[in-house]
Amino acid sequence: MDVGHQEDHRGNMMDARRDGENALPDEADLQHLERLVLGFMASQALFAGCELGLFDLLAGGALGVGPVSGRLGLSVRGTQRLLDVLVALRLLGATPGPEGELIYALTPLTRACLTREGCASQHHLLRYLGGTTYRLWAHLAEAVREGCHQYARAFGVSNDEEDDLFAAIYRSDDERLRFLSGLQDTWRDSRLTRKLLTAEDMAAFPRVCDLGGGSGELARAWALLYPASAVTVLETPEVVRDVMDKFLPHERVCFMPGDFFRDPLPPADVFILARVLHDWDDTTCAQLLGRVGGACGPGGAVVVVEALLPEEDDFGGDAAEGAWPAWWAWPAVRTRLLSLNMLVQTRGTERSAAQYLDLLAAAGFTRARAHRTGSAYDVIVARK
Ligand code: SAM
Ligand code: ASE
Repeated sequence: MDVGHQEDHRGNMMDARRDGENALPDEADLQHLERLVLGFMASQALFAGCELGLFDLLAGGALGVGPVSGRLGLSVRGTQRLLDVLVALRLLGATPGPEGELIYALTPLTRACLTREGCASQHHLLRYLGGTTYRLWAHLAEAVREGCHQYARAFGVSNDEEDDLFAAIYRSDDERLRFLSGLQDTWRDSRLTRKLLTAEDMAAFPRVCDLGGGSGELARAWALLYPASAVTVLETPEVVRDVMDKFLPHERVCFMPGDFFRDPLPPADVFILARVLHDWDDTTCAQLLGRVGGACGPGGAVVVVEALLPEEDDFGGDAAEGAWPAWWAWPAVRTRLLSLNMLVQTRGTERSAAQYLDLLAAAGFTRARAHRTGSAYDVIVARK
C-alpha cells in the first residue's frame, strides 16, 4: 500500500511525487536555490578581482597566470582559481597562448565597468560594497531582529557615532573617501543621468541646489545638460573639504558647506535630493522636505532620485513562473535588496512612488510625477 514511499538511509520517509507538502524538488528548483546560495561567492570573486588590481592589470593587455600572479605579487594557485572562476562567470575571456597555456583577457563589460579607468567604471562602488557593505551584511540577521544598522557590531563605532548616522557611515577620513568615490560611480553613465535629469524639462529652473550631493557628479551632469543653470551642492564641511582636495568638481558647480537639517538652505528654484531620502525614516524625511518647501518659492520644485520599490503586492509575476536568470533582473528583487541594504547601513528604506508622493504632498509639493526609467534609478519631479 505504501507504493511510492521508500526509506532513505537515515530512515526518513521520502516521497518524491505524491506528497505535495513535502515533495523532493526537481533539478531546476534545486539549481535556483543553489545559485542563490553560492551567489555570495561569485560576488566575492568579483570584489577580489577589483581589490587585487586584476582587472586594471589586464586593461594593459591579455596575460597568462604566471605574469598575472608575478606582477600582482599573488600566489599562482590562488590566481589560477580566481582567473578560472571569472572566466566561467563570463567576466574574462580565455584563449590558448603559443605554449598552450591560457591567456586571460577583459571582456568589453569588464573593461568598461570594473577597471578604474573604464568609461562606466564601478570599481570604487564595488570596493565599497565588497568592504563596508559586505561586512555589515554579515550581521543581517541581527539587523532584522533589531530593526537597525549594524555599524557598532561590524566596525565597533561608539554609541555617539551610532546616534549620528553619518558619523557611523564616515567612521574615518579614508572611509568617507571610499563612500564618496563609490557613490560617485553611479553617475558616470551619461545615458542614465540624461534619462533622470531630462525626464521633465528643467530649463525653467535656473538656480539649482543639490542637497547632500556628495562629490558633485550628478550636479556636474545637470550643469552640462542645462548650460544656463547655476548649480550649488550643499554638503557637510568634511565632504566639501574632500571634494576640494581629492576630486575635480566641474567649474560650474559650487560647493557650500552646511547641515541641511539645521542651516539655512541657499535660495534655489529647484532642489535635488538624490539617494538622500532613502537614508532616513519618514519623520526625518518630512522634516527635511518641510525645510525644502519653505526654501523654494511658489513655483519651486524638488527632484527626487531614488530606486523606486514596486508597489507592495508586485513581486514581478508568479514566483513559480521564472527560474534563474530571467527573474533576477526584475526590479522587484533588486530594489527590495537595496531596501534591505538601507536597513543594514542606514536609518532609512527604499520606498515606492506612492510613498514618496505622500511625503512630498505633505510638504506642499502636490503636483508630482514619478518617472520609472527602467534603469538603476528613477526620478520624481514635484512642484508646489
Ligand atoms: N546625492 C549623492 C548621490 O546620489 O550620489 C550622495 C548621496 S549619499 C547617500 C547622502 C549624502 O548626504 C552624503 O554625501 C552625506 O554627506 C550627505 N549628508 C548627510 N547628512 C547631511 C547633512 N546633515 N547636511 C548635508 N549633507 C548631508
Ligand atoms: C546610501 C547609499 C548606499 C547609503 C549606503 C549605501 C549605497 C551603498 N551603500 O545612501 C549605494 C547603492 N547601493 C548599491 C548596492 O548599489
